[in-house]
Formats: sequence, structure tokens, C-alpha cells
Amino acid sequence: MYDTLIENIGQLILPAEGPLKGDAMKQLEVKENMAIAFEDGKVAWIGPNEEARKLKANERVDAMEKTVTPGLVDPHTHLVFGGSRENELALKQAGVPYLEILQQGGGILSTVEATRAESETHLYEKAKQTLEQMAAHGVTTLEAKSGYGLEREAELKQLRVVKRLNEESLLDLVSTFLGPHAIPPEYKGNEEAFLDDMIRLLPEISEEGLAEFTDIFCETGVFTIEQSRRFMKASQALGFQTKIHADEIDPLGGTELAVSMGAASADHLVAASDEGIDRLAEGDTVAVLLPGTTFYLGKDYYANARKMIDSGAAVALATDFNPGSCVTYNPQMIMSLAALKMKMTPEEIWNSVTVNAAHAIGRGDVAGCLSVGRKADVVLWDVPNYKYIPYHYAANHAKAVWKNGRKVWERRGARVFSVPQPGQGC
Ligand code: IZC
Ligand code: ZN
Repeated sequence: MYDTLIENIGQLILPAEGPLKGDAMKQLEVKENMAIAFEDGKVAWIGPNEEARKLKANERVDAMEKTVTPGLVDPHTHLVFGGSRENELALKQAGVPYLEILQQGGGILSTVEATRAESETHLYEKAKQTLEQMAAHGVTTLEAKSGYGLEREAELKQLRVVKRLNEESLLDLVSTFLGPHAIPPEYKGNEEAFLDDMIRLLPEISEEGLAEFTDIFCETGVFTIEQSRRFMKASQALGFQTKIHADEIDPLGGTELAVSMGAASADHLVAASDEGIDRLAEGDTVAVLLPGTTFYLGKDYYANARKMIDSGAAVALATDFNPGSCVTYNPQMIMSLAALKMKMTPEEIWNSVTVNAAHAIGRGDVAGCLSVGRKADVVLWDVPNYKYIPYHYAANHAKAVWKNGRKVWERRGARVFSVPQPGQGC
């Protein structure tokens, strides 16, 4: 007797085990007329729909010939923060660049002020609501960064929120310490001392199990290549895996640095050099692309996903959900941008939000693929086929979402036709 059986699946999407590099990203196994069963939180059976009829299950779900995929993995989010930055929209409209807003003490630094001022409980409650929305959009595993504290207590506060969300929610969160995210005003002109402070936090973060990864914003006016290398080395010496915000705006060479340091991922890469892209193809670093950010910053040039994939790199996609440069937690929107702005194919896109996204956060063995024995992290989409989601943009196509075999979200239809009023009968 299975716990749950999803029958009558039109298309079941089964990404191959990864990480998938280059041409391997162009393949995607699509099986028609299928069924899938869960038991004890794991996938227990996958087979043709006609064989499912004789199986017994406590709950039977009719997929109505729609599409089923692994739960989405979002490998780059700034989930926990105080406040919001809608006032910066007018500055953006006036053409003030993102880095200039930051130099003026706004941008990341305004979120730092709001985050420092928030209680841990408030931050938790706010992030919890976002997490629920992420699940509603098909996300079952995600990465979450700190980086809006820029001082010991406020950084630890954010990391404790991520830890608690991981323990108390059904979703899996992977925690990243992004202490070197900006230079706080009190350290202006004293960047090395600030970096030293962030490095001094690493042992405590490691001992308390508050993060698995570290990250640094390597960008003009923020942290240099040399500072990034120093931080990554210090992180690795304590057993952290590393990530880097690299070559987002200016081509500093963060992509090359990431590969040479064996980073798990290099993220953004809009301005990555040809040399950097060649290095990605040779190395094990996953390129995490964030087209939602390019879109939101109003830029014309997107990361060169085509060249990366055609050269042999492993590409993943993420939302970059944050209050300043990408205010969406909907990976389905990112999938449309990947298709329209980066010319990625539907097969490449699905591999980028599942198997490769899982590898970018060290979860390739447990997330992003579906096979017997793996976690039952599954989404039933209200779409006829997998190509439909990038095509029909900015909607939420998720119909039901399971995490470890438990339904964490289900769409309830709007009541806009013939709503029976109490006492009126049906
Ligand atoms: O709050 O602006 N790029 N960090 C680096 C961000 C964007 C987040 C933000
Ligand atoms: Zn980011």
C-alpha cells in the first residue's frame, strides 16, 4: 500500500543524474502516460499508467494528463531581510545605476539598516511567508544567504533564521554566509579590516552549523579579486564550500577565480570573459545564472548562456530573490526570461532548475531528480507539456507540490462563477 499515487500523468520529466555539462544539458527524458507512487517520503514506484491501476494507495491523485516534474531547486536567494526598497524604483527610472545607489548608502545598505533593526522573530515570520510562496510556486529546496547584517550579531541572526526555517519547515534550506556583501558605512576606506572581521566569524559559524557555504560580492566598489580569493581561502580552510557573486556588472575575473578555487558555483556572470567561460567548461564550478536580475536592473545584455552551454559548462538558474535587484521568488518567470533573453531551450531550462541547481548547492544526490529511493519532491503542473512553462510567462502554473511525499501546497480554484451563498443551496 503506497501513501500517494499520482496517476494519469501526461508527461513525466526525469532529468538525468548530474551535474550536466554542455551537450548533456540538451537532453531531457520525457515519459508519457505515466504514474508515480510515494512511500515514507520517498519515490517508491515509477511506471506506465496502465500498471498503476492495480496498485493500492491511501491517496490517489488524477493528474488529468498534465505534467509532473521534480520539485524546483532555487540555488541563489537572499531570503531573510528586513524592510523593502520600493522607493529605489524612482531612482532606477531616473537612470541611477545600481552600484551608484549603493555608493550613496542606499541599496544593500538600506536593507542592512532595516535588517539590523528587526528582531529575529520578525525576520523569521517575514521569511516564513516568503518560503510559503516559494513552495506555492514549485520550489522544494533552496539556498538562502545572509549578508544584510555586516556585523557579527546581525549576520548570526539571519543565519539562525535560516537554520530555524530549515528545521521547522518541510522544505530543505541550504545556508550561505555572505558577510562580505557590501562595505558597511562604519568601515568605509577600511575594507581589509572589515574583511578580517568577517573572516573572524567563520569558526563560530562553522562550530554552530549555521552555514555550509560562504559567498562574497566581487564587484567594482565592493570586493576585489584579491579580497575574494583571501575570503574563499579562509572559508575553505575551515571546511566551507564557496560561492561568489562574480562578473555581474564589470568583468573583474571572478569567474576564473571561482574555477581556480574549486568553488561550487559562480553566480551572475553577465560580464564573464571568454576566458572565464572556457575555464567553466574545464572545471567543476556550476554557472548559476540570474536573468531576473538583469531584467530588473533594466540591462540590455544577459549572461551568455548559449556560449556557456555550447562550450561545455554546467549552467543552473536561480531567482536571486532579494529586495533590491530582483524582487521575485517565482522561478517560472526566470524560466521564461531564460528562454526569451538567453535563448536557452526548454530542455536546458528544466535541467537548470532541477538537477544542475541541486549540484550548485551540494544537493545533487538528494534533489533535482526523480528515481525510486529518492526524496518524493514533486510538482504537478497545470500544463500540457514541459515546454509550456517558459512559454506562458509570469503565471503560477503549479497545481500541487509535494515535499518528502507530503503535500505542501495545492491550488484552490477562484470562485468567480456561480458562487453559492449560505442558505441558498447549490
Ligand atoms: O540587496 O541588492 N546584487 N546583492 C548583490 C544584491 C544584488 C542584493 C541586494
Ligand atoms: Zn545575489
